[in-house]
Amino acid sequence: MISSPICDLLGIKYPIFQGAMAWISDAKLAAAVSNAGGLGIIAAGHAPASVVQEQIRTAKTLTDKPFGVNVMLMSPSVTEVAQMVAEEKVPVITTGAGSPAPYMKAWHEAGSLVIPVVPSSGIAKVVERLGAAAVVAEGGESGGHIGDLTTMALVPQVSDAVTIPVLAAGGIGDGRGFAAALMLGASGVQMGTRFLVAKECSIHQHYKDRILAAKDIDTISTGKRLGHPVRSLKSPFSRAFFEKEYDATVSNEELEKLGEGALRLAAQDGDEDKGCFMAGQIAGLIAAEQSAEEIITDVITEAEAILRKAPQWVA
Ligand code: TUI
Repeated sequence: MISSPICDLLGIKYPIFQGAMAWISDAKLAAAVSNAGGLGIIAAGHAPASVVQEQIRTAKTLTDKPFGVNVMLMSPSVTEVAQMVAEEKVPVITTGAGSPAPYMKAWHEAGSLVIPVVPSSGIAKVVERLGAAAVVAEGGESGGHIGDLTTMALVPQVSDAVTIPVLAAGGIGDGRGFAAALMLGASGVQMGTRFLVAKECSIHQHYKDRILAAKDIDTISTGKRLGHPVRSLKSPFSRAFFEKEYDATVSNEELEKLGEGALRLAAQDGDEDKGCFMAGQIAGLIAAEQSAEEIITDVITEAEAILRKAPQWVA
């Protein structure tokens, strides 16, 4: 049996978080992951507070287990969403793409555990000082908005920098990645891409088919010029974006405009020409659509087998 400090802290069975994916991680997916013993997380993305609140209330009807909400700190509705999640007394709040400092006090007063996603050991230290219960150290292998460091380099350095538990994210899609994360000093993992093909994940079938067909080299990072690089599947959209990014005649405003709405068009419509299919580098590992419960069982079973065999490497 695999257990870790994260399981005791949050009251979950397995130290596996489902990564928050904007326009994708809804109440249905989050509740399925929480019911399977992991931590399901609703992604607020850029949605208005009312929409996120409805998802939280739906999740409360679908599971009696703890679940989380991810607050995207670059969202135009961040202030309202931050206040609403405090009012809803969500058990776990994760944050991405910025500093959660302005909201920590209200979230702590609401009794929530705050677990920021961080791209460096410096930011991990800052959020620990602010009272974070744990951190998710996310390497650049992940999908979506990415930092510079790889998971392999980031996780041990974050583990050394803080005393709170660390979850590893980015490039983790199976039991091998899970076992490796523990070796790097993590107490658990967060996986996004693997849950894209969960049966309870409601994205367009074309998005799932693209993930299932993907090879290791099929993702691309775009948007570095705008200061927030994003990893997604290679597609007519991402290739066009990449070319424009290196075209000095295209303004930053034009580039930003090109990206607007692209995530929704991928998730809801499976649109190859205008949609951004965010995905991590492990997309090539994923072989089949499975239920959230099957995914979690597979990852844990494979990790346990590896960890039991580990002593054979030492004479
Ligand atoms: O946030 C993510 N992944 C995301 S957010 C997103 S939505 C989006 N849409 C369009 C453009 C950009 C984003 C899609 N995927 N991952 C967690 C993450 N957080 N990665 C990097 C960071 C981060 C960056 C800076 C965390 C903290 C931070 O702090 C800087 C500061 O302000 O101190």
